[in-house]
Amino acid sequence: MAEYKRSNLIADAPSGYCPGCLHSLATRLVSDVICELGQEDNSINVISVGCSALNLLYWKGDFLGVAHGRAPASATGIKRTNPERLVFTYQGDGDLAAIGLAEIVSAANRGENFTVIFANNQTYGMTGGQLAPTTLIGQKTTTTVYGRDPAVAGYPMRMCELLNTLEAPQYIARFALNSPKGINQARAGIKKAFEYQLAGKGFTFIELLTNCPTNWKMSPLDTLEYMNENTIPYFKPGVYRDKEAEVK
Ligand SMILES: Cc1ncc(C[n+]2csc(CCOP(=O)(O)OP(=O)(O)O)c2C)c(N)n1
Repeated sequence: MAEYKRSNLIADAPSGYCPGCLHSLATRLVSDVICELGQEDNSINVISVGCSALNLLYWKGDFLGVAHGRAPASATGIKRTNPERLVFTYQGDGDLAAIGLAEIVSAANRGENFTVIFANNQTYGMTGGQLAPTTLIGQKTTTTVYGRDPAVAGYPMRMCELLNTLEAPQYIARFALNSPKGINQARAGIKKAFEYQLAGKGFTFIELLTNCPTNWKMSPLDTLEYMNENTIPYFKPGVYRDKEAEVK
């Protein structure tokens, strides 16, 4: 039987996340993979603004908290000046796909050699559940109280598909964290992305479909089912780009 062991990068401290929030699982997966690759003293976590930033409270590795949406720009500077370090951003969907849209598209287009971990919970969690670019059609938020209407708020933005139109990215994949299968696939995908970076190959992007029990106003268990029925059919999990596999 597998024995639970706290990752060396996670402090023995309250996470600050609401019960059932998948942000904590996402950061746990990232920390596990970093330790597995023997990179715990070499990694730099570029932390964005939002609930994503709560990992400041328990992340034991090197990190930098940066301005809303600017993590890919900051990571560019950090990685270019410290090419031997394992650099990654950890960003929510408001951060990455709204205020930081220019930064993520530009960094991906330049093929910067760092990894983006994108936690897509389809809402602005930290500020109280407003509409995000990724909010589903019909999904109720505090700014779309009758549900997202595309005629007013446009359509949910699919970031993997959007970035997959660019030439430079090396690895782009989306995983859903609402099932053991999805979690295991995410772990393997994160590892692959970090391995690409360590081999100096270029830009890698991992989208993790997550939840927000508090702002979706559901029990944690109900959010997992909601994801099966609503989130996954629209944001299809899968590997969108794998340059290494294309070459083989
Ligand atoms: C420049 C700037 N604009 C707006 C804010 C307010 N703000 C803080 S968190 C946040 C939304 C974060 O949402 P998301 O990135 O989806 O992350 P989540 O909290 O859902 O994990 C906003 C708009 C800010 N801190 N700085």
